[in-house]
Amino acid sequence: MPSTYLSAAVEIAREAGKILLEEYARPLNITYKGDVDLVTQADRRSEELIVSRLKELFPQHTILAEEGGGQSMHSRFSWYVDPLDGTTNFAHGYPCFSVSIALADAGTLIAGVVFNPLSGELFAAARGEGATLNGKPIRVSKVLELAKSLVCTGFPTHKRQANPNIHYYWDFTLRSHGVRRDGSAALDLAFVAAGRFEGFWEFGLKPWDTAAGVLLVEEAGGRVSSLDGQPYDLGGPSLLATNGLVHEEMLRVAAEIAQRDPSAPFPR
Ligand code: 2AM
Ligand code: CA
Repeated sequence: MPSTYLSAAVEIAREAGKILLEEYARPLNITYKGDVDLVTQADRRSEELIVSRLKELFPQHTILAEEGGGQSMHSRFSWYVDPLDGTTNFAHGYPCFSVSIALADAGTLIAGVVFNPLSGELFAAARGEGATLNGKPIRVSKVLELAKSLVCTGFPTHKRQANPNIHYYWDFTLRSHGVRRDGSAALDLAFVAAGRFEGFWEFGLKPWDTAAGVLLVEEAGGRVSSLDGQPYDLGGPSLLATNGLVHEEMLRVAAEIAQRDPSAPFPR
């Protein structure tokens, strides 16, 4: 039952959120994964908590967690864990970060939760059972055109020069009501599900950044694909998630940008 798994994920996300708030209140102890890809004690403590709870409850399940604390098992079930989505925000004291936990059954997402511990907003979805915000059903927005849309995107913390997104950022800024880049892909997707953004796109995201958010958007009545209109595979090179109504228009704009500007190809 997806809802049984979802209840477990919700409880664990709330516990992890408490750890993040504790850590947010104290001076940082930062180390760097790559050039500017930082990881904090908060990422590690939150991941340890989530992974140990999941192992206790579901010892046979595979767990893919961002900081590498998961386990690989021969199981149809795989958990995707981002213990702190928005680490850069967290490290700068910018109040926009989340915990993201999702479960796939034989490759199909069946449960997902995104929790913002600072606002107390908890977004949850179970396959076939809809999406909720703090227990109340949510739906994507009804806006029909990009010109009237508020959309969102993001940039990776490292190898930004290899990322084509600045070209897309430019065009979508001129053609929409506005583009935000809030720094937590999981929350960005949850905001599409809640009808706050009409669309979200990004390149190079990892499965744990998007798994819960993708299910939220689908269960809230939205549409998810790659930026060239193909089905989105978790961890694929690009993602477009919308209210469904502006999807084709955003795909057309993306295709135009890629065609016009040779330095803005679709990464494959
Ligand atoms: P993080 O905070 O968990 O790293 C920014 O829009 C989004 O990109 C965030 O969800 C952030 O997740 C993610 N992100 C940051 N660096 C990344 C990288 N090197 N590869 C993939 N995703 C990244
Ligand atoms: Ca993270």
